[in-house]
Amino acid sequence: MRGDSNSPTNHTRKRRYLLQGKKWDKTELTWALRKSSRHTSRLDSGTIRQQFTTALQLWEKVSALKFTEVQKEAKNIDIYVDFMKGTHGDGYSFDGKGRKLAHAFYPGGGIGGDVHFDDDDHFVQHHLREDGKTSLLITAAHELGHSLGLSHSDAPKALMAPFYQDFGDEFELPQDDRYAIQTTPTPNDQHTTSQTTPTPNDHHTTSQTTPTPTYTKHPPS
Ligand SMILES: [Ca+2]
Ligand SMILES: [Zn+2]
Ligand SMILES: [Zn+2]
Repeated sequence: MRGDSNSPTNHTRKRRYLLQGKKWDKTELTWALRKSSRHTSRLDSGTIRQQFTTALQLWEKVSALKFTEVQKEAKNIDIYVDFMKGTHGDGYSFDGKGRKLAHAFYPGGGIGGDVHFDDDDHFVQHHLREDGKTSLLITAAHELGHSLGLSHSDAPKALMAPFYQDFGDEFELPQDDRYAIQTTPTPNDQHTTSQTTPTPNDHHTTSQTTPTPTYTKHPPS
């Protein structure tokens, strides 16, 4: 489908984001901060949760999705957020300070939807970002895009562009990302049957263990 040699320079193409294809089979999702940052001099749990709440609201505003924070001990949490270093059990290692910042998993059961941050990187509240420091809000909002089923966009100014970039103080979702989430198919509103239908992804499946491409701080040179 892509790579159509008859139209090598399609400058009129407007949809530049990519839909990954997986989606949640519901619109109400739960999340919890499970492993907070261990860096004593860095962000505390309350700040991390606040930045995540703000990031989730950006997506809520432009979609039918609703997010509820729950205790990390709750059952069947859709989106776990973890800060981890180096090799951390999913086969996709982090790399110490710099470069790799975070990755997330596309919608699904088990690890699906989860967001991992490299705890060797220096995340700060959005309004405190400056040279060498990374906005947790921007990184969280980007990773949550993956958790909701979006792939990277080739629009350079999109939040879902593959490389971290700075955005202004009053961050709102760029248009490309709004189109992306609004084009993501939402579940049919079959509320009468959904209560009796077992969730299909209660059990782990290997197809859901591949994370999204890692969000990185600088393009490869
Ligand atoms: Ca890193
Ligand atoms: Zn991971
Ligand atoms: Zn990404």
